[in-house]
Amino acid sequence: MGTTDDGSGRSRTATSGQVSGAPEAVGAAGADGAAGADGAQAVPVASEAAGAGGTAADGTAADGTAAAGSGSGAGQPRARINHMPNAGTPQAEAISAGRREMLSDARRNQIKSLAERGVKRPRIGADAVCEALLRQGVELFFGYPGGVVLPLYDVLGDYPELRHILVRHEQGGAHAAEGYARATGKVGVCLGTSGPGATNLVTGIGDAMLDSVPIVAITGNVVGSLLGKDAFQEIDITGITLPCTKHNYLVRDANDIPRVFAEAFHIARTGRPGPVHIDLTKDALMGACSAQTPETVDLPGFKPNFDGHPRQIKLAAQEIARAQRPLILAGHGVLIAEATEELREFAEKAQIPVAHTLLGVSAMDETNPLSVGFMGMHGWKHVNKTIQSADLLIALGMRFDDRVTGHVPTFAPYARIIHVDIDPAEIGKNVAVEIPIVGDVKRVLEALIPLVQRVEPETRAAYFAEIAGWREESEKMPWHGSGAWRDGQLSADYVVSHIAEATNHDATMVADVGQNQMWTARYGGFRRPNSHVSSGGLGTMGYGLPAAMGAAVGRPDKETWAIVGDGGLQMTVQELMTLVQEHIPLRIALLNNHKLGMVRQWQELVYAGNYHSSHLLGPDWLKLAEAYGVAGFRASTPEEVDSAIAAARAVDGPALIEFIIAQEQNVFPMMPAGKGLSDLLEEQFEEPNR
Ligand SMILES: Cc1ncc(C[n+]2csc(CCOP(=O)(O)OP(=O)(O)O)c2C)c(N)n1
Ligand SMILES: [Mg+2]
Repeated sequence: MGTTDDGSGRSRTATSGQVSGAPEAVGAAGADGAAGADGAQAVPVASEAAGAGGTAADGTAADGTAAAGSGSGAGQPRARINHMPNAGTPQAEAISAGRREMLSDARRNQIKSLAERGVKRPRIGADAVCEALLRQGVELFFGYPGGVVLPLYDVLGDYPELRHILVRHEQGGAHAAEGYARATGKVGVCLGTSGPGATNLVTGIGDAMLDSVPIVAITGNVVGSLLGKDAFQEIDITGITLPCTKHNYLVRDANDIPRVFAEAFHIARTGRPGPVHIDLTKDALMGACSAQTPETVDLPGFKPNFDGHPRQIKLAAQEIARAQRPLILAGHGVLIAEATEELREFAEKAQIPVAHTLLGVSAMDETNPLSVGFMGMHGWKHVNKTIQSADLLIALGMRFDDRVTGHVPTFAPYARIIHVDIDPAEIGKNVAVEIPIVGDVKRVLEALIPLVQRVEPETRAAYFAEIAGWREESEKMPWHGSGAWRDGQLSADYVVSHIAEATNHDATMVADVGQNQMWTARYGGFRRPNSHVSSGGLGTMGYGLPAAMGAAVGRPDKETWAIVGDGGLQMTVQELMTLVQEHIPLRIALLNNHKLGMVRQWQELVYAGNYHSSHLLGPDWLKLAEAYGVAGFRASTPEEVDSAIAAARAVDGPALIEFIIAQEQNVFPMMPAGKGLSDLLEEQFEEPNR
């Protein structure tokens, strides 16, 4: 790996960064060969990067931290570098201090003992769970009771400062924990009983794994002596969650609970966030507990690297100085690292346009002239064209998902790549990169910004003009923005953009999966960090409503909208009742095309119009909303959209608007599976094959 071939046939040479030789689609600025002269200088840079990148493939740190010994030494043995990244530096000190803080801050003293609560009974494992949650700063969690977790529910009343939200299905609880975590940056918590309660959580756990969302999922299990005996509601849930969690625990002894919870929260939120699952046997919950939370978490095998290697950062700055057509690809890591300000500063200083992934939506204010928009399968054509003609991609906290790259050998054929990611396993996984930097995006940008040269906007005027031209072209769809698709039917983009406008682009929009999700990402006009939430990696239909519920509970100061399809809403609609019971003022925009729209779109475009099972019946949504006690509204023409939005916003409590949208509107452009970013399908202005 490194400079020549990523194994998939995608060739990278030291001079591949030059733009000359770009296809016609690249346009004038790309074809002028401007960067060609510098190509030769790139040789030494490339070979150094190869050393660092190469070791990543060997399974050691990819940023050069440990690479020096094996990558560049050409047979020279070197002393092994301390495996503790950045040991002895002020940053490492700060991390340790943060860890201590987490476990022993003022909260510790605020947590009342049972005696202080006036409760006269021995402290049991279930108390240790409640104390641990409070100690970790948990204010609420989403749960559903059952036999083996009843010991916990039995003591919950003694901890009134812990809010329990009774969901209607454990999957809803897991997604709500995700939505809460995404909107707040805190760890979300969900709980289910053994057996079906536990397996119902798995989709949410897997979703959190793929999207790097910090949640702690708690399950009960049968008493230890019955484990493995196929007891009632027994299932090997830790076996099931092993491949879709960052870490999991089976706890059989009450005295392990304080340590396990301290570790679990630490693992969930530290480094690349993710789900941690704790399975507690019923006797662990009921057993007497004398153990207290440990002073520190000691996990020798878990030491994420936060600071990028200075040499790699310097090389990155040199690459940036040479680039003529650089492009930043901003991913979820920018939001997780709270690096949105640094991203803006970096982009503005070096005058580099910023494209974002699906999970990177809202990493940059879309009104910033440097923000070019959403990339990938349903991204904007001008963004994908910019990727395909770039001579340098600076990938920040994103993982080159196949929905972004398409057919890898054709992805960004002229670009050298700088890849910043906190997870070394992501580097070189999907595409070969020239400059790998393992670290927290914020820390890396803080180090990189002083090293990059300030570029005046005029220097890149031709480049930006070209992108702007492409943008204009891609916004030319006749229905775009008008609200009226064919025959005046209401178009989904109009609904999404009007919700965004009505809420002054400050609401959190939580999408479900399908066309509704792509329309939200494309037309939501996001300005505030973390104002967009969506299931990216797993693409979980049914995510929207419960995740939005979690986001709304976590950020009561922000208006929250769920943007969902009629298929997805039917998967988790029962959470409407939770909204009512908990008086959560969520607004739900149902984009009702009476279809599994995204499936129908594929059937139209890829399966010659063979529409099997993509038409689905739904209930009378207004009656359903009424039955749940949710205020319901309906809009079916562009003229009715704004008043319906205003009416829903005026409701004190949850509200649902059914937008009857065109049944056959597709999300364009679209990169067909197996194709590349240069092979986008666009709207064919013909009646689809019925
Ligand atoms: C749990 C689950 N099952 C199936 C799919 C496959 N799938 C992706 S989009 C889609 C259609 C979604 O229909 P709807 O919710 O109405 O949204 P629309 O595309 O119409 O906006 C389906 C079935 C999925 N992503 N998740
Ligand atoms: Mg639909």
